[in-house]
Parts: sequence; C-alpha cells; structure tokens
Amino acid sequence: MTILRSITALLAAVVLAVTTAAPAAAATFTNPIKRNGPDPWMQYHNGYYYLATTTWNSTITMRKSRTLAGLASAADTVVFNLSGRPNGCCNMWAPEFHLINGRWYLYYVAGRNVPDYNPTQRLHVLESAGTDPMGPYTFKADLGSTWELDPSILRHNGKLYLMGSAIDGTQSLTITPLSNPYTISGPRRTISLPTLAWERQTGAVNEGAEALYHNGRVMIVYSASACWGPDYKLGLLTLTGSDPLNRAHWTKSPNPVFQRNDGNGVFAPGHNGFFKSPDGTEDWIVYHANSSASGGCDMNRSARAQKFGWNADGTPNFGTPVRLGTQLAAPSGE
Ligand SMILES: *[C@@H]1O[C@H](CO)[C@@H](O)[C@H](O)[C@H]1NC(C)=O
Ligand SMILES: *[C@@H]1O[C@H](CO)[C@@H](O)[C@H](O)[C@H]1NC(C)=O
Ligand SMILES: *[C@@H]1O[C@H](CO)[C@@H](O)[C@H](O)[C@H]1NC(C)=O
Ligand SMILES: CC(=O)N[C@H]1CO[C@H](CO)[C@@H](O)[C@@H]1O
Repeated sequence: MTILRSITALLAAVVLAVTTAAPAAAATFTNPIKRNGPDPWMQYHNGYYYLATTTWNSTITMRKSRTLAGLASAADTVVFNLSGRPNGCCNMWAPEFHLINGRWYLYYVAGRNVPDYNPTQRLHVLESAGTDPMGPYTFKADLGSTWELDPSILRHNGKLYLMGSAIDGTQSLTITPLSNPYTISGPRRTISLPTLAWERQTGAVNEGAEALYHNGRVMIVYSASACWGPDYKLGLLTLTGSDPLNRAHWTKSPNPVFQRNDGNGVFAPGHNGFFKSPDGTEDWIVYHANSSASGGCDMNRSARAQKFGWNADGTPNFGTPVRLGTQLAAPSGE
C-alpha cells in the first residue's frame, strides 16, 4: 500500500512536471512568404517546404526551408536553365512540381526570345533524376504546340490529365489526357469558359486550374477575371459526372470561393497551389496577391499562405485573404 502510494505520488509529480514545463514557443509566420513571388507552387516533402514561383526569365528557381517563416529569407536555387531551348527559352511562368511514380515532373510555361513573346508561350515539362524536388532535372517534353498557360495535373481513377488555359473564344480552362507524365494521348478540350459576371472583370479569363480532392470529391480551383485587375479571384468546379474530359461532367459553383478583401488590404488574390502541414493534418493554400488595387500582373505580386477548412457540403472554405504582417500559427507539426 505504501509502495503503491509512493508510486502514485511519483507519477502525479511526473505528470505535474510534464504538464507545467514551459511549452516550446508555438511556431508562427507572417505573410508574405516571398516578395516578388507570383504564381506560387509549394509542397512539403521530407522535412522541407519547397517553393517555386514565376521568374519571368530563363531560369527556373526553387527555395526550401524547414519552416514556413524561413521561406521569406531562403535563397533561390536555379534548378534549371532554359537558355537555348528552341521552343521555350524565356519568360518562365507558373512552375509546378508534381511527384509521380517516384520522380518529380516540373511543368512550366515558356516562350521565345522575341519582343512580342506572349503569343509564343507554351507548356513544357522536366523530369527529376531522383526524389529531390530540387532535381537535378532534365528536359523531358514540349506539351502541345499552341498558346497555352498554367499547366497542372489532375489525377482521377488511375489516369493523369494535363490542365491548362487556352483560347476558346475567350481564355478558358483546358484538359488533355496523358498516357504518362510527359506524353499527351488525346485531344485538348475546354472544361470551363468565363461565363459569369465575376469571371469577366477587367478581362474574361479562366486560368490557373488546381486539383483539390476531399472525401471522394474531385474539384478544380481556378483563377477568374484578369490578373491585371484587382478582381482576380478563385472559383470552383466539381466533377459531378465520371469523365474529367467532358465539360458537362463539371459543375461550376455560382459564386467565387476566394476574392479581394479591401478591409485587409488584399487585392487580386489568385493563382494558387495547395499543400499539407508537415503532420498531414491541415490543408493550406498558397496564392499571390497585391496590396494595391492598382497592382499589375507582374513580378511585384507576393506569395502568401494560409490554412483553410471545409464546408459541410464538402467544398473548401478558404475564408478571407489575411492582411500582410498578421502573425499566424505555423502549419501543424512544424
Ligand atoms: C530571374 O528572375 C529571378 C526572379 O525575379 C531573379 O531572382 C533572378 O536573379 C533572375 N535571373 C537572371 C539570370 O536574370
Ligand atoms: C544559363 O545558360 C546560359 C547559356 O549557357 C548562360 O549564359 C547563363 O549564364 C546561364 N544562367 C544561369 C543563371 O546559370
Ligand atoms: C512593379 O510595379 C511598378 C509600378 O507599377 C512597375 O513599374 C514595375 O515594372 C513593376 N516591377 C516588376 C518587376 O514587375
Ligand atoms: C505587396 C505587393 O505585392 N505590392 C505591390 C503591389 O503592386 C504595386 C504596383 O505594381 C507594387 O509597387 C507593390 O510592390
């Protein structure tokens, strides 16, 4: 009895000591996570966050950090040099790296070294040698031979699809079947046109498609309206049929899901990516925005990150874009 009492007392003391020990300071960060970081794409992999953004030049760069806060001051590493590539040397936009079958595939937009380069912008893909998101990479393929922007990957029922944005009357969301991460296996189709008033502010645009999967629901979050106006924002498509190539199988949500917040001083939030917290329990969005309503569609846009949740109907609840400089809790498990 005495021994049992002593053990109980000892356990109580241990529990008290453990619970009253000063907790490690909760990790925090503030936005932006990168100045001059348009079209951000980020992944958490093997202990690091990896971030790539548009460079608008001949290099594809990436930075990494063990903490979200550390990204702001992490150095950019050139992971690929496009100089000399005949069909895409320059003006690199919207890089995204996807881990598929044990390698990273780095999709990007690039065009020719000509003054009027925009019409020459096309999709391309690199392949990594191993499982390091920073490469080394080798050039793998040009993906299509006409103007197209914002490559990303949708996976459904074991199949891969290349999403993009191209002209179908207006700038619209496209989808193309792939037989592997670098080979197109069928015609490109349009899956969403900017038909609603909020998709046509300053300019009629649908671009920046990003796959989002939740509880069996397959969704695409995309950017709508012109990136050169303050009303650039995010919309949502849900796969309500079985075939991602069929426009009729996608249902567009009637309202935007993320947009400017003048009270918080955030304009034109869009062209996002998604990533998970280090412990895999939280969903996060990374996006670019400008603090000025007259901000351009240029390198001045900064990359920002925030946690999001889910609505009862299974759609994402992104909330409102937070004010720059607000202290936020770092992703869980950091
Ligand atoms: C390319 O652009 C990035 C981002 O603005 C910049 O950091 C880098 O110095 C540029 N590289 C060259 C070679 O101009
Ligand atoms: C890219 O390659 C070109 C041509 O070889 C070279 O002149 C340039 O310095 C390289 N840029 C970087 C950032 O390594
Ligand atoms: C940043 O914004 C200013 C003012 O609009 C513009 O003149 C400049 O070209 C922009 N810089 C870049 C790198 O896009
Ligand atoms: C925070 C941010 O992105 N600021 C930029 C908004 O756009 C203006 C004009 O392009 C830039 O001068 C700011 O740096």
